[in-house]
Amino acid sequence: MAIYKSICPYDCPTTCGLLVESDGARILKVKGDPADPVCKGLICRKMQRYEKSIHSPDRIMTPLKRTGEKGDGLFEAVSWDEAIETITGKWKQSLSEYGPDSILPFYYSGVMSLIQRNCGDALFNKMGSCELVKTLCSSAKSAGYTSVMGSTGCLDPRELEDSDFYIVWGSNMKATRLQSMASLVKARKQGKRVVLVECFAGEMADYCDGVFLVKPGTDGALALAMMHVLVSEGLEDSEFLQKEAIGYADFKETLQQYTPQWAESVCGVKAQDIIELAREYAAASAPAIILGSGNSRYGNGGMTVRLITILSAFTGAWKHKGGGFCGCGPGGGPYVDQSRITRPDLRQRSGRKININQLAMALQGGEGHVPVRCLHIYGSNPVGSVSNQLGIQQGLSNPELFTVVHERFMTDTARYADIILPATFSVEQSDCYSAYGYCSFGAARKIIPAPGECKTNWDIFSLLAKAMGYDEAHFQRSEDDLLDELLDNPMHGLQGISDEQRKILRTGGNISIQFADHTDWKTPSGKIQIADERQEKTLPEYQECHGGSHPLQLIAVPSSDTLNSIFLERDELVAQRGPMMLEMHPEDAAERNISDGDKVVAFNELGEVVFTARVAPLVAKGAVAAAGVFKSSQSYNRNLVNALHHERLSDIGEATTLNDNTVEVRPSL
Ligand SMILES: Nc1nc2c(c(=O)[nH]1)N[C@H]1C(S)=C(S)[C@@H](COP(=O)(O)OP(=O)(O)OC[C@H]3O[C@@H](n4cnc5c(=O)[nH]c(N)nc54)[C@H](O)[C@@H]3O)O[C@H]1N2
Ligand SMILES: Nc1nc2c(c(=O)[nH]1)N[C@H]1C(S)=C(S)[C@@H](COP(=O)(O)OP(=O)(O)OC[C@H]3O[C@@H](n4cnc5c(=O)[nH]c(N)nc54)[C@H](O)[C@@H]3O)O[C@H]1N2
Ligand code: SF4
Ligand SMILES: [Mo]
Repeated sequence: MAIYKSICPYDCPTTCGLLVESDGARILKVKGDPADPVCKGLICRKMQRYEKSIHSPDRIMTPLKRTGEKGDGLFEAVSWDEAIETITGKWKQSLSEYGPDSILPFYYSGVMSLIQRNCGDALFNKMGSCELVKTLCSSAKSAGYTSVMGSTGCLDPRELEDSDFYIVWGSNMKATRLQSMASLVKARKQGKRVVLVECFAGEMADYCDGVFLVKPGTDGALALAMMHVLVSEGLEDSEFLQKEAIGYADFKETLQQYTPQWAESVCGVKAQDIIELAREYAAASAPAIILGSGNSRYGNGGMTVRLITILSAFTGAWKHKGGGFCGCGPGGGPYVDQSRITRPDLRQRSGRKININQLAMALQGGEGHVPVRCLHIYGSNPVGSVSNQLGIQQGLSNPELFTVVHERFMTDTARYADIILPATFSVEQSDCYSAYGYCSFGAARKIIPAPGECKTNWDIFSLLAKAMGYDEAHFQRSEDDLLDELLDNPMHGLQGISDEQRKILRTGGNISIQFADHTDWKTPSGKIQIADERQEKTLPEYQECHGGSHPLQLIAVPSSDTLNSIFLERDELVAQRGPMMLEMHPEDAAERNISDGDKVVAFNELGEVVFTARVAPLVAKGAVAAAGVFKSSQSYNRNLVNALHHERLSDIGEATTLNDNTVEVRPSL
């Protein structure tokens, strides 16, 4: 029996450090690593029983070939030789008949460690296939923040202990930022105040001193009206803004129109509450705005984030320890050279760009494009997580499409595969980890052998490359060998680490990297860019989201018990989460004769989804919220919430707008 250091591979701002007990064949116990510089031993409930996922009886253990209709989920075991030969045979045929744009690789956030997530790129670059635009999560948020702040590092959540007032703006931190919750709880004990701006405050309200419920997609109005109040009461830091920002004078002029009364009519927050919030914000010297990604997943998402980022600088908070903005890149990276994994140098032609949020459209074909004939999915479950579920299922059902899925479980997407390849868990692979929400970096080696015939993404792509006749040395090496190369050639973010830290990276674990200098403006102008000439709208302004013709705005929010499609194999977590719920405001429910616990149908022009209604006052009037990604077998009519999501993109960042859809809701018969 021994204890090994490992790192959680899932899509959280933290890459929590783990202590893993193993007999060399199985994982017996998992707990948080008290020596980890970020999680300090605290990990979520989901990962405390990680071994249950790793040794789940439902794991796919061999390559599988489809025997039933697409979508039925009927398969038989085949050898690796047969699977690889079938796949590469189809690829070669497709390449010669239609060319490389007929092949679409598709991956997202199933595994976030750098090698296993990105290693398919080298093969598909060599092939010259379509290129996936990977904007399923928070690209509008990054684009909005970057417009104002460039690559200036925002607060690492560990710096929040120095803040003196907190606005949690559209984040269910209890579910998605567990490690930062401790700072909030401690701050309140010290008498500091925490307020929440949300559309659905069900889980966070108890941790906050005030809750402002906004209509979905209207936070820009609230931010503008707060800045209107700051300017009209002389509470902005004009000296700081004149010196450090560009566009301040012109922007200030435009604020006149954005009165609190106007904002009340747009976002639903009372004018008087907006005035008081602005005053309280200005009275703090180091207020922190902690921004989630939910309010960027709209047609106006990038603009909303530009406005909130500007607000975070309006009182000069960034000058003070703990003041400013938390929730985008805290800076520091890149730590390793990812091109050593993705090998852009192997690409000889630029492939067709396909946006991940428009998979259904891409599978439908379209004028002037070679049809997608081969789809290769790994680390993603688009049937559950990407907009337009019914369109995607229709596309995947096309008998002319050849689909491969690397998976650990029989997901709704894997059911449509022609070939399934059995994938591994993090403890069965070696890799490095770059936390997206913290200044930290880590590495961890394989602890147990992969069970059955499972293989890592790296090993699968090596086999496929060899069978394609690609003889580059890159495809012959092992993942440990590549990991060594990455660690031997650190990027600037890792330079200057101590020998002790270097040793940790060799043997396993996370290290902390120095926090950013928050007033070293890393923008093209060298200043905070209130005005950004690269944008269609140089000066930010209020813009409406896409919306739609139905009266209720549907938002899809994270669930505490699962993480997107991850952990659906864990019966205890799925039971704890309960059925597919739709949260509704009591007035919206009453208008429709809906009571708590009723079966209801949410519908729009794309489809119908049956939910159980939860009627609660902590959802904004006019909004309905559905938490968590489910399996279609858990849905009354097999449809999931993304059956109601359009494939429209955000204003900047080409991102998902999964919160920007309207529906009507009726009682189910
Ligand atoms: N337990 C758990 N942890 C997770 C995940 C999970 O599914 N479960 N997902 C992981 C992933 S992939 C990510 S990207 C991260 C972060 O995931 P994020 O999506 O950034 O999650 P949150 O930060 O909680 O932000 C979602 C919140 O935004 C709110 N919201 C939606 N629209 C609006 C709006 O217009 N205005 C305002 N003010 N609020 C709005 C929702 O009500 C919700 O509470 O979490 C990661 N961690
Ligand atoms: N309704 C709804 N839709 C959402 C969201 C939501 O909260 N609600 N969240 C959105 C967000 S923020 C995101 S980031 C996306 C996430 O969307 P996706 O990236 O599609 O993530 P998941 O749905 O978690 O699916 C990941 C799959 O990867 C598999 N996997 C895990 N590790 C490995 C591995 O090492 N190798 C291979 N081959 N496979 C592996 C898992 O078993 C799982 O089935 O979903 C978005 N869509
Ligand atoms: S799922 Fe998130 S909170 Fe849980 S252990 Fe992993 S990184 Fe930490
Ligand atoms: Mo995400």
